Amino acid sequence: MYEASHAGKVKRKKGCAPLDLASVGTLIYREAEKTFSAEMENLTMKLNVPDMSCGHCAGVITKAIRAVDPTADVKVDLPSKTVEVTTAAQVPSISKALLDAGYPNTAA
Ligand SMILES: [Cu+2]
Repeated sequence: MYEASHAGKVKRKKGCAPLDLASVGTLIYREAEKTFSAEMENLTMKLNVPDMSCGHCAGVITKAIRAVDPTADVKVDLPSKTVEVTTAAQVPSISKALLDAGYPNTAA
């Protein structure tokens, strides 16, 4: 009698386990997918580049950023000496690329 009820308990547990695992697995997968797409998402950063003064500077800066991320969207605004970059690259990588190209910069 004890054995029978015990077996029944085990059987019920067994019947539940795959269902739970499946839904938990799907949740984990969805969270992972969310994290993944967040990491891949392009972020827009704005940098102050005080030494930028003409179209040539804008060209050099755009080229330096595209060397880090060829798909980066670069918007140079000469009057305000700011550069808006939409990229999957990290801010420090873009900032360093500009510094290496001769343009010290700070976050705007
Ligand atoms: Cu210039």
